[in-house]
Amino acid sequence: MVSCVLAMGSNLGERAGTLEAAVAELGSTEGIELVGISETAVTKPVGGPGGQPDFLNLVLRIETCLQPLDLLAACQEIELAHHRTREVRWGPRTLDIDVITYGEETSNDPVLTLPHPRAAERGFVLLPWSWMEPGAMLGGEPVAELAAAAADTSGIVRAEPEATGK
Ligand code: PH2
Ligand code: MG
Ligand code: MG
Repeated sequence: MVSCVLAMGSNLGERAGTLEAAVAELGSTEGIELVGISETAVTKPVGGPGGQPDFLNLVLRIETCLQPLDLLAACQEIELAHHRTREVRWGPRTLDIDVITYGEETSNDPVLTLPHPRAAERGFVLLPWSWMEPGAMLGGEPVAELAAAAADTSGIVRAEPEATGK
């Protein structure tokens, strides 16, 4: 089994319900075991067209026996089941599931770059990750320190439990 970090985001539709369903679907996927889940963050959209709704973001720790591209395919299948479309890069989306790390693997494959090429500067990934695992490291740097340095971190708040269904 390989230990991995996944990040989820939603800023369209029933955001909290979508994330909750997607977490359950990942956890019941053959070859994926859910090990940890962060609190949910309310985050301002980073990049993409202006005027988008805020995101809900969370981070998961999983263990998997799937190969990296099979894990990516499993994530994309769950995205599609939640009507994810890809018309606009970084446009609003019902569900995004990104593979942030796959064990200690590094890869420049454009289909699945590992670790995720922008994770180290994205507060909306780093901050909930640091809530879940205060001692986590990414690329040799403490995730909590990367989170503190990320430009979007100051606008992030923990979601109210009633807003996340947890
Ligand atoms: N995802 C993006 C681009 N921008 N901003 C926030 N706040 N949360 C996201 O999940 C997000 C984003 C591309 O996947
Ligand atoms: Mg993404
Ligand atoms: Mg994605």
